[in-house]
Amino acid sequence: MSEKNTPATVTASVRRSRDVPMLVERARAGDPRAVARLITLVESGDEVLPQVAAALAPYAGHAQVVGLTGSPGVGKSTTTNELVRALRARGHRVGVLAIDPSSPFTGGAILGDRVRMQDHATDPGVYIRSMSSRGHLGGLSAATPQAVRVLEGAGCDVVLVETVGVGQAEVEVASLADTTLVLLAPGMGDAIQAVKAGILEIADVFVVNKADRDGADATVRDIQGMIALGERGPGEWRPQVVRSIAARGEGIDDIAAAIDKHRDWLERHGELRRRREARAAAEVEAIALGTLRDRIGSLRDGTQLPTLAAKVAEGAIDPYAAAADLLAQLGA
Ligand SMILES: Nc1nc2c(ncn2[C@@H]2O[C@H](COP(=O)(O)OP(=O)(O)OP(=O)(O)O)[C@@H](O)[C@H]2O)c(=O)[nH]1
Ligand SMILES: [Mg+2]
Repeated sequence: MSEKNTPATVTASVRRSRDVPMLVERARAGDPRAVARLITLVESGDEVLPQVAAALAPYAGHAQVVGLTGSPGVGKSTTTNELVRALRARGHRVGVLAIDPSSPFTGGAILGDRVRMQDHATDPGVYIRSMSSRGHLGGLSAATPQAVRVLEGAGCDVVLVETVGVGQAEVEVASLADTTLVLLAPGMGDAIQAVKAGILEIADVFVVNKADRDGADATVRDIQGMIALGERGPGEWRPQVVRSIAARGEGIDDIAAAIDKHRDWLERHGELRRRREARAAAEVEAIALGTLRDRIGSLRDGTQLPTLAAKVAEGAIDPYAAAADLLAQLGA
């Protein structure tokens, strides 16, 4: 750390720092650079990650996590921007994580997100951050909960997580939220696609955005028809369907009301706790598997795996016995 404590040198040192206690203290005090730096450490899988996780553990569960998913261009960022406005009006501190799954579908999404969320760029009660899963073992399912925890540590009451719903990984990320919104737009065949992608199961609230376009009524009907077909026990949540024109800020109050309603239901049925425990289980599993993978990788460089492989190849032992042997050597 620099001896001279001018604002510029402090900024520079925060941006490169691995001093976890200092970064967490500053993030707690609301320093956006410390928040950004901690998320970078989480995202890159830095070696101080376990330290970051330990320092942030006490703040787990403080924020309401709302996921927004849906096809590219359906209006997730525009809706997020408007929801941030509504939540700020209620006095909440808000964090936004825009997840870029690095698929060819989302080229330029990060820039687009910045543009569409820039209304809040100078608001100290809002943290907006894009994250990429590029080259991250265990990927977003490992990094996203930690990034949420950074934002919880920084005092966010609500964290909005935007992911493009194009594949299983994104469905998994969306299922990390307390409440998941699935956005659809008229005339995109989205309703059918939602069923195919397994998105129907994860949606707590369907938002038919771009309701200024033809076909909004038909899309709402399709979704309601599909919801009606689903089997539900008494007291189970029935997904809500709301329409919006995010580009004009219309329908945002209805979305916020649906989120509130779902939140009430979660709390009344003990489901909030159940979801969060399921989320923690997935997180621990992802970390454990990542660690195991690393250890097996290093075994490959040693003698154990080649020795076992030779035996399997010549038929001396079977591959299951060899795998059990390998795990035993790891103490797993
Ligand atoms: N007509 C209409 N256009 C909208 C509406 N909401 C958003 N848009 C426009 O749709 C385009 C895509 O909006 P985004 O909010 O970036 O969509 P996104 O889902 O975040 O897109 P990706 O992050 O790239 O997947 C933009 O040009 C918006 O202005 C709406 O309600 N009606
Ligand atoms: Mg977007």
